[in-house]
Amino acid sequence: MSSTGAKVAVIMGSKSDLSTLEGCFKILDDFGISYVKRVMSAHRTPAEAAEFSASAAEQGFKVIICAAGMAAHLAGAIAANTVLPVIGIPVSCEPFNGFDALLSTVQMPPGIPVATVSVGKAGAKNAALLAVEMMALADAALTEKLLAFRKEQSDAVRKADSEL
Ligand code: RP5
Repeated sequence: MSSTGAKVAVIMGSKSDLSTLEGCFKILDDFGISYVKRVMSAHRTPAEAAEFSASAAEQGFKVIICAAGMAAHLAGAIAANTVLPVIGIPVSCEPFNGFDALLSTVQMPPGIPVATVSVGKAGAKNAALLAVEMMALADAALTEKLLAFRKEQSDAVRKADSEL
């Protein structure tokens, strides 16, 4: 177990990424997943990032979510030191609006995967859902919650359709 018992670590490259991650935290809360939030930077605090990822499995984490903007190397740097699944969220920043972070996060060299989700807030939600799906592989109750979530989502679309 991690010192907090958390299963997911959500790491952001800067506190300025926090607002992008609100949807990620909400989904993890809704599914009852324990997580920690950390600020660590591949460039500004590289030693802390390496130390954290090297000990993350030992601490009991199952999945690591990383959000970063600009030349976003955080997810890759974290993935370099662990075989836990790492999910990367490219954060949108000026002047390239996340295209820079998308390429930096998704274009990992073969051998060190990062599961890259959409840029920005949509990606933050999908990162949380993907983390839940990974943990649901060994948790039938979590699978049931995911199926209920999908049904609710489909029902909301059908309701919107019927109301037009
Ligand atoms: C990245 O640079 C961070 O993840 C953030 O998205 C971006 C800008 O950082 P700040 O200048 O706002 O700290 O490393």
